[in-house]
Amino acid sequence: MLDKVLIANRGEIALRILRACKELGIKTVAVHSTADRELMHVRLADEAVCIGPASSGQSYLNIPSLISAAEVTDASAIHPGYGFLSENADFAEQVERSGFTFIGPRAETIRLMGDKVSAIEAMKKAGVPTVPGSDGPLGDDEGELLATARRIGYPVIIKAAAGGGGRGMRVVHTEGHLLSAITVTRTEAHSAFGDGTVYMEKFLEKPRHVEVQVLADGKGNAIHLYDRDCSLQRRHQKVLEEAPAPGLDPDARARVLESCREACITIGYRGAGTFEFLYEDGEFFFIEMNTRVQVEHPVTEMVTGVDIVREQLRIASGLPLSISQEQVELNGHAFECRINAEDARTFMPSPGKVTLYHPPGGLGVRMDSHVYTGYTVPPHYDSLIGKLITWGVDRETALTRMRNALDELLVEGIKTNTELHKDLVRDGYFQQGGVNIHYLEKKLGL
Ligand code: MV4
Repeated sequence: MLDKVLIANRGEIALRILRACKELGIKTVAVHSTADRELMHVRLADEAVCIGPASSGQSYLNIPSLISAAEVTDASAIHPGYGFLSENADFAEQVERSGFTFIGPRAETIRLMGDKVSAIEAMKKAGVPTVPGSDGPLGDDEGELLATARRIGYPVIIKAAAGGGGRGMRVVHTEGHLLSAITVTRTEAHSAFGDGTVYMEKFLEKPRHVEVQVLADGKGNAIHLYDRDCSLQRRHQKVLEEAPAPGLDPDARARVLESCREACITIGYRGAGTFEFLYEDGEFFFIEMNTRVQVEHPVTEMVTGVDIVREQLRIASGLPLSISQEQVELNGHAFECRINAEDARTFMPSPGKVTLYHPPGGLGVRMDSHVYTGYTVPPHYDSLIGKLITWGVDRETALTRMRNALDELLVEGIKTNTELHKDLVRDGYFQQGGVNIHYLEKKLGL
């Protein structure tokens, strides 16, 4: 087992990683910016190193600072969490070149998945169902571009190969708008990502966002941990997630789960990963793969009993997966509400001092948060202050528990989006299950 892990992140995920390390008897190093001295995991870690000023560019994204911190503390591995450097292939490479273990996939896998064109190509080859599209980057020949769009059928979507997560996309409804849309998307992609490569897909109008959690040991063994539905989002920020995804076509689902597991083996995947799909009319279409632990991983933990961060640490230690596919049992249902320090109606960030914090409790209730009474939410980072997760034997039980847990949650001194969640868990369409990716923004009148 790894001896000492440096946690290259902050907030609730840093605390989540710290807890997993402590369970496994691994020593921990917290790194923090000058604005984050009061973080709970900094207090709980065996050692703490200040890596720079508040601005994340100079601290949590500062590769030399992080590697120096690993060197001075003699850490054996670095866990990147999510966001920040978690999907930065150069970081993974430099970590390994400096003699540390990167807790995640190989740098080349991160690079492969970071380029959406190569990710789709790899997944298609491995048998994962993809969106009908250009099957590669778009060229310059106008006649060919028009022919590609005609073959796919309008509407189409132009996406930046270096984009992802909703950045660098443009929908085209008619032929007359195609060429200019491609030009604009290319130009934007070039200035935003330094890479003007774009590709084309059929635009799906009312899909759900369904994703598949996987774990692989990098030695030819892989398992899936079923699916999550993350369709409730606003401006590409997920708001409320659940596992399993409700009401999927059973045959299509069984096929896609197995295809993800097999694809992990085909590409030699290592660590935790997520296959993102659009699901429409009973069919799955792969769009992207995330090579990190995700914010919403707890809903999968609640319905499978598998500790995903513990598995990441075991895999990075060179140990086999602690369960086989046959041993993975789906049990009950779970929801996660992302609690943000923001106005519930305007979504404006609301940093400041938390004067009272009272997390909900009881059977089937889990609060993953670094907040405590007296903690000041700094203005420099994203506004997630906690994740409220509930589990129940069925969807209705888990949802009832979420309603009650939200009523119990007290966060005073700052604004939070708790009222939005209270509204959502009482929404008739949401209660039925299976709303599409546009539902929340429509409901909010955006
Ligand atoms: C799409 C799509 C419809 N058709 N691709 C947005 C984020 C990025 N991961 C991919 N996205 C989309 N790709 C095709 N071919 C619609 C979206 C999309 C979306 C996807 C998932 C969750 C929320 C979304 C919100 C708007 C658009």
